[in-house]
Amino acid sequence: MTKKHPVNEKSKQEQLEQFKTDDRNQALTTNQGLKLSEDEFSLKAGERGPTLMEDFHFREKMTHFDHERIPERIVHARGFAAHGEFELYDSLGEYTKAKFLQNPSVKTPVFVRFSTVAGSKGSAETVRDARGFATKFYTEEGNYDLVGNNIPVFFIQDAIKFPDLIHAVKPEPHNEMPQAASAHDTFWDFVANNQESAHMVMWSMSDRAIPRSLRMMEGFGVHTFRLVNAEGKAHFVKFHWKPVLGTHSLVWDEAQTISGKDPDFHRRDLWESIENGDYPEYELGLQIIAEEDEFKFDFDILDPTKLWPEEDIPVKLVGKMTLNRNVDNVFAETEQVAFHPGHVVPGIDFSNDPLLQGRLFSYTDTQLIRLGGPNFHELPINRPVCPFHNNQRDGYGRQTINKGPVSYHRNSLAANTPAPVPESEGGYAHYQEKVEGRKVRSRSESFKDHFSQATLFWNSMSDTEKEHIISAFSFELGKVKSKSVQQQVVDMFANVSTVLAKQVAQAIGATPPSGEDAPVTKSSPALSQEQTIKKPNTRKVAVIVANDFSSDLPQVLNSLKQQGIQPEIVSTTLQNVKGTDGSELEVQHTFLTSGSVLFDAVYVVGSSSADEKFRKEALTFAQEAFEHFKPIGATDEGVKWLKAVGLDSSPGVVTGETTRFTDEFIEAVSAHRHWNRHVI
Ligand code: HDE
Repeated sequence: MTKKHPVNEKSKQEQLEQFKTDDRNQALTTNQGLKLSEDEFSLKAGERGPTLMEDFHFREKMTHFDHERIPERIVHARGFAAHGEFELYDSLGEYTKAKFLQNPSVKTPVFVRFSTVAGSKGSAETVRDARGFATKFYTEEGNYDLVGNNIPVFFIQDAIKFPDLIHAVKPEPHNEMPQAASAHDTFWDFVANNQESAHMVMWSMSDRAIPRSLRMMEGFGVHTFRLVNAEGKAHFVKFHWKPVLGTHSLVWDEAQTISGKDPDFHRRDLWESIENGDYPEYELGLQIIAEEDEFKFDFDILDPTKLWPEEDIPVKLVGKMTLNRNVDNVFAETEQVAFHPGHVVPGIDFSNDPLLQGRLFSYTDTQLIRLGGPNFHELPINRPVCPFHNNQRDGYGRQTINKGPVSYHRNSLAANTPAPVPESEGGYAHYQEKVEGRKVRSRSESFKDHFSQATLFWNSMSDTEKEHIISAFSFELGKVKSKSVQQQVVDMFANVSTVLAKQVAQAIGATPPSGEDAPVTKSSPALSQEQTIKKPNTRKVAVIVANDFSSDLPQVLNSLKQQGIQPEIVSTTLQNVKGTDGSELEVQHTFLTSGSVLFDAVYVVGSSSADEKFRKEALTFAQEAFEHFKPIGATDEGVKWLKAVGLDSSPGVVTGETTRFTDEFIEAVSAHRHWNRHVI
């Protein structure tokens, strides 16, 4: 591309603008620009006669349609994305020469795609799985991709095992079941026979694997990378994204119900938040280790099954990313975006993590089949905002029109251009790490401790989080048919905690381990979601209202809105509901179209004119929300209804009997879940 684009926060948007088309109010044409007079009837020999071969319009339309689908991603097929911008807090010149990390006044455009890993493109979104968190920074030095997950470690230590892992977790090949789930024999057989997976399995059995929202999950670069400054000095680094709204999860029963009620739950939430102007924000965090400290830890910093405990190596928050624009077209942008951990800029380099090294091959390779050739970098969403020139030519779908006869280096006919640029002028030069060794296929001794950090994770969980992990294991292994695999997994996780293994064994009828856990010597509070930021902002409340609601209601709703809470009215039909004072409220959902699982809290208002059916529906909402530990509010008739079924006096249930109803309900919503509630 020869056109030079100004590099500012609008540059990517402006670039994309050139490719957009609005078909409204236009004449219908073929792809050759021929105006069409008819589009509903194929060309026939007589009204009841055969269709003619000559019908180029029919053939063009049908051929295009027949080729509309492209292969879905082999992993991370189900994804959703948004545009945004990244702003730096202070220069990171001390650590890196990357230009987009120097100047806090520069806004770098970004495109972020979130995904599940195992499910196919049409699968439900609230399944138990890791989430992809891939960010493309369109910098003035070229695209930088941070292709991470919402879990800081991975199942395997060497990329050569990735096909095995994915074969094991994907639906079993003989019957293509189950979709988007790890609760089946082959996955757990892989786990038991590849014990390096222990740490990540603990995370994927925890609440982290069922996020409440894509806006409320952390992101991790997982591998150790290098930052290199202008003097050539390098530091090891791990990348983090910290959501400004905190890290929050669903409960498993809720997640399963949502899969049926709204399989698009996460994308809808992201889309609507951006449309409403509640822009998702994440702070970029760095953990940094000096090169000379590489061997100072009780784990190998190159091992991707290990995290760096935040209490030992603090996360320095260096900037903020805001997602502020939805895509115009999911296929053109979200589907065609091509990430690659090897898309780096000067100042960012790799470590020898063998998982990362393998990824550096896989991502280009996969785009060749998925996007049909080597020119995927020319697709609008993938184009850098800076110019790019080289001697690559031709291939499927080539769009650039390279001028002149010269397409080779070295040459004299074009004065030996395009020419490499010295490092001092921005040319990328790999960090000159000294490497020596024998050619071997083996694993370093320092990668062989598979359980210490899995135990650290377990020891860092709250009691509620531990209960959830036990029931996740019990659910998943309860679906496994092989008794041998079940037992192998119980035996394996006895190395993490005998408390965990015993309870799971009990639930699935396996033989429990003997022995007790060693006393806890270390935990990492940062790993528990109990410690996370809790805010009322963007929490959705189902407000269950019938005709003849009391005149106080609009004021309560306003107070909730002032705190950033989103009350949505649920009733029997979509007719407006009327208050005793004649005021009206628009109904957004009916009992038929929604369910308590689609909300963060329930507020039962009711009214004396509501019938028995209404009361029952309202109580179904309240009961289910109660079992999911959600905040519940009740005023007016709603208080009587809750009292009648004994739901009124539990933690997180606030009734209109208190004079501070609104404040107390806001407090309950801000607490998110009330785990100290007694649920049978
Ligand atoms: Fe990926 N991964 N991966 N992965 N990965 C892909 O690339 C691969 C790994 C991650 O929204 C594929 O374009 C190998 C770790 C995300 O488009 C493929 C290994 C992490 C996405 C691929 C890993 C990730 C992918 C499939 C083991 C977290 C979705 C489609 C060495 C740090 C990006 C594609 C998007 C996608 C290969 C392991 C994150 C096949 C070989 C670890 C977020 O190239």
